[in-house]
Amino acid sequence: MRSDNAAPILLKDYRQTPYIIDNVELDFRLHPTSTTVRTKLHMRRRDGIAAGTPLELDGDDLKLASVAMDDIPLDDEAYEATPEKLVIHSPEAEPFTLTIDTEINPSTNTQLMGLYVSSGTFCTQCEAEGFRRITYFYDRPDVLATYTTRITASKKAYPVLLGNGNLVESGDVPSTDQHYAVWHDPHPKPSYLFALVAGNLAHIDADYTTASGKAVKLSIFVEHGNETQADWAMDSLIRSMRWDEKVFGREYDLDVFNIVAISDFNMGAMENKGLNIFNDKYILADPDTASDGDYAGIETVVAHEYFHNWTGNRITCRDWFQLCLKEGLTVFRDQEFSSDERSRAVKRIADVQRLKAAQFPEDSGPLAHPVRPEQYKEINNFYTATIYEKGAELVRMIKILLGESGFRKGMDLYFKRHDGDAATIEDFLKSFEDATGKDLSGFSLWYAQAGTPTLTAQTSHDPSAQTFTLKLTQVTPPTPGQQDKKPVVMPVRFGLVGPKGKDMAFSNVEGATVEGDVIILDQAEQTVVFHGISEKPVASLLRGFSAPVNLRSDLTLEEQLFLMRHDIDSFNRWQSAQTVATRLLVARSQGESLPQEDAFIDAMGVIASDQTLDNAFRALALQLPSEADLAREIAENVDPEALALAHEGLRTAIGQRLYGCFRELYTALTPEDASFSPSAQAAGTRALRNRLLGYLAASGEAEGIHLVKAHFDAANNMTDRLAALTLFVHLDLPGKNEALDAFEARHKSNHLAMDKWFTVQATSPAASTLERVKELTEHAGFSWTNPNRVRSLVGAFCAGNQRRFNESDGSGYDYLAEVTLKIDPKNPQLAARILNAFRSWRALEPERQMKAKAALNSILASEQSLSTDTKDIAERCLQ
Ligand code: B3K
Ligand code: ZN
Repeated sequence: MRSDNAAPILLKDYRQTPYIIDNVELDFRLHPTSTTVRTKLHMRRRDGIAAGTPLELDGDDLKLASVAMDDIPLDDEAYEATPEKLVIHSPEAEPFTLTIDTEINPSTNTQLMGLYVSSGTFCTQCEAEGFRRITYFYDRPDVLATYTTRITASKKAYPVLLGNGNLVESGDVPSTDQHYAVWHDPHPKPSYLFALVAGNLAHIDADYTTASGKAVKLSIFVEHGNETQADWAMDSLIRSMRWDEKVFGREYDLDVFNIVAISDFNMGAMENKGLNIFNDKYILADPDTASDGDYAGIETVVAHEYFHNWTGNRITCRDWFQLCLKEGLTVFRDQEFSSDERSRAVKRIADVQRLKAAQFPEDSGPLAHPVRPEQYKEINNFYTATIYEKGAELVRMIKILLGESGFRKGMDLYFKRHDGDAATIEDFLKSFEDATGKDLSGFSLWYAQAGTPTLTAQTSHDPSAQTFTLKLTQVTPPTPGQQDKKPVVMPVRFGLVGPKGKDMAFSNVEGATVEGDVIILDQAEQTVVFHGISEKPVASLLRGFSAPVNLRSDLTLEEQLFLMRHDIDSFNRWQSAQTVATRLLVARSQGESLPQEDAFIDAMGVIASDQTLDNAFRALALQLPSEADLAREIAENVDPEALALAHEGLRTAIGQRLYGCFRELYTALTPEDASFSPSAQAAGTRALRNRLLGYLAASGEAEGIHLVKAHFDAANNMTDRLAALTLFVHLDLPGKNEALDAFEARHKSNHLAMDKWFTVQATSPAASTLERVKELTEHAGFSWTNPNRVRSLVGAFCAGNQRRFNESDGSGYDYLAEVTLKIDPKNPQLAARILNAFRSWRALEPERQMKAKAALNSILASEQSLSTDTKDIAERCLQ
């Protein structure tokens, strides 16, 4: 957190530091309320910098105890120390060792940045600017140094002492109750990758041998009693390590790889070198308390943090503007890993759902920013869906443009050329250009232009000329601070689906470069003509979602229904179902019912019954677009209440029309034995069965409602139990309270399971939901200081309950303003993140807009002093 009203930091202002830090020695004496840190920085002046140039190090809320140059204490006039910086006016000797003593209080560190205590365990979070809360430093990603960390603490209270790198020494401190450990990390790294853990923890271990035969000890540390819940995370880690060797040729590089699960954590996990620290939500799992979504999330996050070892740690970012260099690329890598481990089509649909739900609204509202921003006031607010998810889409497009082998060559060159560097997006793109000879300059605009492009497609067939014409137009809308956009290079994967449902062959094409089944668009408007096409095809465009754009085509509902049944591209089969459903739902929300509804419902029945399709795919294809999806499509004058009612109506209609079919399928999918597997296949079957149950219950048939109770009672895993509980609560079924009580009684001692209990209630469409949320903040299992609890209750209400958060009286908005002000003084990152729920307020109908705006203004008008984090989001939302 920097001081209020600071000027923005600009990409164009980047300069190297005048001094270089080669290595760092840290000596921690841990105590919950008074920890001392001695930092020895071995430094030298950069070539070309004048002798005596001031040395200015970053701090945040620090207290300097002493400072010495080459072991000689500095006179008071030789330096200036404030909580925010340490300036040595004129360092004369060269090279030199600067010794800094600071004293910190980890137990009052509620921001969860720097060194803090979580459930009695000391842990750190340094990305992006947390290291400066431990000691004065050049706390920026381009200052790479080797680190040696000595940790001393009470042996009884903190038997486990962990640092980055390899353990080089440990033992007891004679005549005290203390012990110590010394860790050395030989790989130069920026300060944001520093980590330390000390606690009374249990661990599970595994031995891993890398492809080249190097032995690595893998350990996952958890609270005592949770050991068996870490097995899935360990299994995921081992599979990730193998996969990175096979697919990217990347091996692990230390003797140990440690993971620690922590219960108070601001985000998912952190890739500190050799010592990943995780939110326990992304480590702990067993069938009774974790859903299939949790198992998949653990696999992805464990892989993601592991993959950072190369994309992020060995090659890091020059500055925070380049954040997508490590995040977008690493998300791409974890998506590819999960696609290989599971079903590729299903994974792609899930990733696109997430992109559209999280990134598209960001990109079309006041918080829109380029994948590589050019300015920021608070870097913590830029760990966004745009940097992560859109960043991953850009890497995916590079792969489509260069092909499998071109992409691999480019990645190999990037690793070879930049290992040990703090790199830029230019370095990344240049590696691909040099490895393949292709020019990516037109493509690079994607990094600089915010906003989701709209791709418009008009199709026409001329039977006499035997031509099929595709007129494609692209427009990127204006976004805050960026008015005029240029056309980008966009790969459009496509097929021409013939009347019998088979792809037609084509060879003679004019108007655009076509490589295989990909049209490469590079202009604002292009007309692509296919010759020798005698029968009218249906164009299946943007297969696999080959570019992150909004596609608007002139396909009729009948043509979309045809693709829904026949497209060989599973992604587009799913997308067509979504497109049709969206049009039906939007019509319903405007009081109209389209004649194609029955045909759509029948097509859903066909997909549901198609045994050749993956169960997980069928479950996704039967899912209606969410209310938020519809709001995004409508984009203006949104009335969330009308959308919710339309949604309910169509769901009931589907349940009623397909009751018999769904009932039969539901029974056929009921497992005969009680064994549980977290595999993608077993999860897919549960997903389909739970989707069918949802429609049966929504039909209003008495039997459907009874089935929910039977399902809940018979559930031998969290996925099924939670699915039934959600139906009880969201459909307000008889027995709802008993089900909630039974769930609570079963899981009350497990915080992560109780988070689901909070979320189910916070996302209920009932009119009393906000009151219930307020009541639940008093529940013994809730805590305002634990980010997981706050997100699962308050966050779920604001971001996941479109209807009740956007209540027409503005009560949801006022509540969000109130909780933001409550959380902000303690945990600014959490407050700012929750406040993001306002990002689409301008798309609402005018009355709601007025109320949302008033709530945002009330935050800025508050007498309490705001963090940079919260102020930045509130101001940008209003700009
Ligand atoms: N790099 C961290 C995120 C740090 C967020 C700092 N506010 C986790 C990840 O992306 O892997
Ligand atoms: Zn990451």
